[in-house]
Amino acid sequence: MSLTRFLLEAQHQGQIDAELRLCITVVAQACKAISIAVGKGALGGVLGDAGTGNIQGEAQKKLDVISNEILMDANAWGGHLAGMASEEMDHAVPVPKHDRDDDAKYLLLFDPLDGSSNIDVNISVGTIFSVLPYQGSGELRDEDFLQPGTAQVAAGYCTYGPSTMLVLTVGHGTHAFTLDREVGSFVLTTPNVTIPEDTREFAVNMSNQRFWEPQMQNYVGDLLKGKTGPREKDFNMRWVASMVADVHRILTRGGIFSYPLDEKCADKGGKLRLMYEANPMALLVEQAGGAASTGRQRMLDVTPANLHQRVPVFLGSRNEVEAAEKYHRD
Ligand code: P6P
Repeated sequence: MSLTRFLLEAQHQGQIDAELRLCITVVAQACKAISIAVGKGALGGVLGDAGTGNIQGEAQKKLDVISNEILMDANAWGGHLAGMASEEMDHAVPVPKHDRDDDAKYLLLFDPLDGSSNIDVNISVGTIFSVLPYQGSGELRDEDFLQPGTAQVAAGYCTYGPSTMLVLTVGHGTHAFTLDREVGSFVLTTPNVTIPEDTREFAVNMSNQRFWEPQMQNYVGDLLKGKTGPREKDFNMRWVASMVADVHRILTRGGIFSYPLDEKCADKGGKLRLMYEANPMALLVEQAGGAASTGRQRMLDVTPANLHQRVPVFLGSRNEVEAAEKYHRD
């Protein structure tokens, strides 16, 4: 089944409306273009730094800027969006009045190329997106986007790896599509993705260990004790340093991903961004039977304070996330 047919069936079943179907279709089309740009590598003259920085204080890669432009251009004229927000833009950008329906219903948020520091070393990167209802009126404001993750009507990512895959939820399960490059369309390859409830695999950047809170030190310390410790089983570790790649592995075979508070980022509230990284991933994971939290609160219940808010992240196999939360409660 193609993505086009999947979305039409979702509309016929009343899960989405025509405007949301158009929004997801356009985002998927943009991801195909990004996949082509990323796939060219050194041959495309698009590797390396752009020589600019974003609001996060991060150096932008050329492909960060290119991917952002592809998504902005693709979504600016369909009429279905009131505005867009991106990791790469300081503030939300309204869709011009002449390009949008008077009753434009949706807001699109994205991290156009997450993990982009991996591009120059040919490791998987991805696009993360989230769709919120637009309930504002008049001039678009950043505040129009400040809705909890439970308000999302769709979320997904596209991972540019050995194959290009789109993983999507519209609130009725999480579904994985693989890009058939010969035909140029996404094909449903794993309907109803399900994360195993338990795991023996954790994903964390261990080089931050000395900066973690004691609760995190204790949690990971017990993982490392394996069979000889209170968890009574051995664990393995993976860390790609590309959230899309780590989350895709966890959606596929289970695991727990964490980017906890550490002394380096505690003043900012964490490293990863709530609105266009943590929330869309949390919805995908919950819809696949997993769990996602800040360690102390369900991720989707967090009330955003600002567009680029950062949060600590724990997500993946439900029982393992709950085990990690227990260390942060006691
Ligand atoms: P670190 C990529 O920059 C990112 O935002 C996520 O994709 C990834 O999980 C994390 O940061 C990696 O962070 O500190 O290990 O480089």
